[in-house]
Amino acid sequence: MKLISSPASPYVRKVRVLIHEAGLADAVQEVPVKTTPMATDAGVAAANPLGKIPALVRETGPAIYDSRVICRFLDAHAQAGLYPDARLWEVLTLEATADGILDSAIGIVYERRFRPENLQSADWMDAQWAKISRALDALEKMWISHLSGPLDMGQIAVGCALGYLDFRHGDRNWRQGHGALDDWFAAFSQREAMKATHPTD
Ligand SMILES: N[C@@H](CCC(=O)N[C@@H](CS)C(=O)NCC(=O)O)C(=O)O
Repeated sequence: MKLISSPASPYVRKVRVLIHEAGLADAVQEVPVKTTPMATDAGVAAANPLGKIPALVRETGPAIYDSRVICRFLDAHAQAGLYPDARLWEVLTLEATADGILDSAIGIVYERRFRPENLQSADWMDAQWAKISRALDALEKMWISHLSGPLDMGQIAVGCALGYLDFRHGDRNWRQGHGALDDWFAAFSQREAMKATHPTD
């Protein structure tokens, strides 16, 4: 299988961490690309009409896309148990929360990078950050016990989201008021899979 990827993408990182954790490195070859909303790579568009990465080109069947779909597929393929039945809805909600943090965090990056400066909206960016803040508050108040349990895809997604906040939004200081989450992330970042997938430009 081929994973259309980029070392900076946090959605791709979710898949790369899963690949490490599930022992799938020999089964999936990474194909790095450069793609943006304003200049979509042709190979990406061929695999995913939305022009987004990650996309997974399989040996049989159509390419599949969206990190949540790919992670679920590879987890089933490897029987890795990262979506355990007993807490499936919690894992999916946690993954959705992490992906929502990413959607807002990337929205801010795109606003700054692709909109002419005089059209950029500071209010809109602050509103995106407010979503992230609320999600961080929820993780801090409601999810530390789950995050500290056996490894699952919700934890991987949250780890990748917090890693992206450090990578692109270090100036916003997400750790303030989120001490338990900070401690959890420091420990989670020591996993080999997280160290091997640190984001780079
Ligand atoms: N919901 C998608 C989001 C993927 C996404 O937005 N990827 C970014 C890279 S980090 C991308 O491909 N952006 C290019 C674009 O939006 O055209 C997922 O989970 O895979």
